[in-house]
Amino acid sequence: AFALEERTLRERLGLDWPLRRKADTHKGTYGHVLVAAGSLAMSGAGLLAAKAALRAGCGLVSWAVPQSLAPSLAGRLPEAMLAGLPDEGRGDWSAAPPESLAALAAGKQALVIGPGLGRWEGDGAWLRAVWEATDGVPLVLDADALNMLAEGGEDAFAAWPRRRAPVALTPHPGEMARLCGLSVRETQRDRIGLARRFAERHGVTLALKGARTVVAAPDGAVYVNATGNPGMATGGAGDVLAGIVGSLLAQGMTPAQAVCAGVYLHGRAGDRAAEARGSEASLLAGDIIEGL
Ligand code: NPW
Ligand code: AMP
Ligand code: MG
Repeated sequence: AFALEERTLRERLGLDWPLRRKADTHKGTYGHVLVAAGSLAMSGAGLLAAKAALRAGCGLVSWAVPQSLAPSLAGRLPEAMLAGLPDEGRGDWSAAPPESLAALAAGKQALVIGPGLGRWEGDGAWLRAVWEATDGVPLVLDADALNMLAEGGEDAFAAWPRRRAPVALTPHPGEMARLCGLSVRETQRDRIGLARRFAERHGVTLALKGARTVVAAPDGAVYVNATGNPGMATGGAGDVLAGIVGSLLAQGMTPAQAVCAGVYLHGRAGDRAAEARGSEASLLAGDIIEGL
């Protein structure tokens, strides 16, 4: 496994690091991300993911939410565009047609699904319909979207059609345990081996999160991150990472580049934020965004 440090980002992953903007560019140069995240009880997860995507440098963010939440969220993140999906007044995603989400995703450079999405009857089939209808759009699945994948078991996921555009998954150990049908303890026993096998088998780029996040690419390459601190064990920290990875994908990075750079930056931002605050314990997920 490679240590995830600046030299690795530059030399092994071929990134021009630190990331810079070129003078003769415009917002269209940096990609448009669609963030499908947040529901009545967890609108903050969507807000964090959408804001983190903007701070990570993409040109535009659209944020899809259940339509009855849109009035209360309007203006909370003025830089993002809001799109309301049908929700029969419930503030959840259970009535949102997959084809409506796919229509919003068309022409975007990345789609992030999952933070604060919640669960509902038939959500596994919903996610698969979105997966197939957004075949050409780079995809980040996190949080509840991972739990939907897990529902059918790993073998069922293995039978899903391969997409044209890449897929990145960002499970924490609890989500990884559900995806693999293991206990959390078992997922922690051989994090590198487990992440590598999953990425190779399913053709996805995977970040197995936690202290020393492991990133595995479908070609078998594995990276171990050393940035970040236990202050990041706080609600919403993972939602921030999902937004960052989507943003970097939309800016044209390969999935291995986007997940590695995203995990590394997320940790660095968390370290800066803890230092600025003078405390790890007091760190909030929103502080990680400010640390970017
Ligand atoms: P235990 O039992 O605590 O030790 P869930 P969630 C385990 C949204 N959020 N190492 C953990 O283990 C998310 O986006 C909304 C080891 C437990 O079994 C999701 O949509 C927020 N184990 C939704 O909430 C802010 C670890 O995983 C399980 C581990 C549910 O997501 C909060 C818990 O995970 C949140 O982001 C580790 N490092 N990390 C908002 N403001 O709107 C986790 N586990 O059941 O998937 O719950 O992660 O809170
Ligand atoms: P989630 O559980 O989805 O909110 O994700 C938590 C995020 O915070 C992941 O990116 C983790 O890698 C990071 N994180 C949590 N605990 C630690 C820790 N002890 N050290 C470093 N990073 C952590
Ligand atoms: Mg999470």
